[in-house]
Amino acid sequence: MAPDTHGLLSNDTDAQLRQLYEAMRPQHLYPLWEVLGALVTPTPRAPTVAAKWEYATARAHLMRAGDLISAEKAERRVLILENPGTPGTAGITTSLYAGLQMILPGEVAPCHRHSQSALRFVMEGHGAYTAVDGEKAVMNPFDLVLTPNWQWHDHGNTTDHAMIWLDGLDIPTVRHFDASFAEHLGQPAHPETVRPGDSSARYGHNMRPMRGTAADRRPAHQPLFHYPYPQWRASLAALAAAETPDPWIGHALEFINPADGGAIMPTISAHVRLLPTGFETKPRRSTDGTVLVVVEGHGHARVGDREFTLSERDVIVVPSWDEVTIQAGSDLVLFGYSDRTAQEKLGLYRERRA
Ligand code: GTQ
Repeated sequence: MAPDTHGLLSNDTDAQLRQLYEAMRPQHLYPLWEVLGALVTPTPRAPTVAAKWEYATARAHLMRAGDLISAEKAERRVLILENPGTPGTAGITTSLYAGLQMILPGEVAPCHRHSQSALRFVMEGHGAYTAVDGEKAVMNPFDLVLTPNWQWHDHGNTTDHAMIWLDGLDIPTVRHFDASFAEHLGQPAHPETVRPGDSSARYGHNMRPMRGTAADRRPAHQPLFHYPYPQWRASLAALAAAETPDPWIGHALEFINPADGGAIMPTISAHVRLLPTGFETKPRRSTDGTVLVVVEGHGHARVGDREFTLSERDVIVVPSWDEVTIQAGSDLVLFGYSDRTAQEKLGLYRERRA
């Protein structure tokens, strides 16, 4: 028996609490006071970790997959870039997914649609297409192509070479809300509805067909789905020529949905940046875990306590609230996507510039 009554009492209370926990467990009842600090944290504690995928390594495995399975059989021939901190989730961040998709000459990745929104960022190859509701976007390196949620899409390759792109989807977000629906069209490709590039002509030049006319044919909330590399690269070059870079970000442009001037899709924001040779960003954190692709140049990134060299087509992931600095060894051009727009809508987004 313990000599100290106070200790005895509290030991006794502890034992009774443990008994209470055991008695409650079959009814699926748990004491908040044991876990409150872990649930409501003072700052984000992402389970994801900073990581890098070298393009050449991933590409070699993707090529091997190309020997072993067709796009038709696979439905989508994709290697998932899964965050090492969250095995089994297929997420690269807590809310987003990334994959490298390949389509070989003559193949079609069959037409389907789903609740998940997707972006494609082209890594290599010229001239294969993604068709959205029967309209082809002919893809070239570093083009951004969207397949907004519930729009039919198939991918095809009528060229003589492999085409590889990065898929960015909101798969974990849709899973979080238990809101996933998907359908197959039942034929490999959607019948062609208009000529390739039609949407860009109608909606991609700060104009739109007059409302109420038949020419206004795309869904009003999501009219544009192709953002070609030559256009965004020229805009970024003009910005870089005109002024000094933002100390925390570099020169940066966000892709927008012309329907509302907001992010490209309801759950995913995307941007490009240019860091001039020798430039180093000041440390910054943000709540939107971000996937970055090196488009051009080389450099170095520090993400939390991890260091990465950056070469063309490498992919890195920055978890929520990890401090980031990026150094440009040459003019360094990056493409990035995150859930920033979703967090802004929910009133959650924060950043800190040190
Ligand atoms: O191309 O539709 O990487 O549905 C994952 C799911 C690509 C696609 C992915 C998909 C797609």
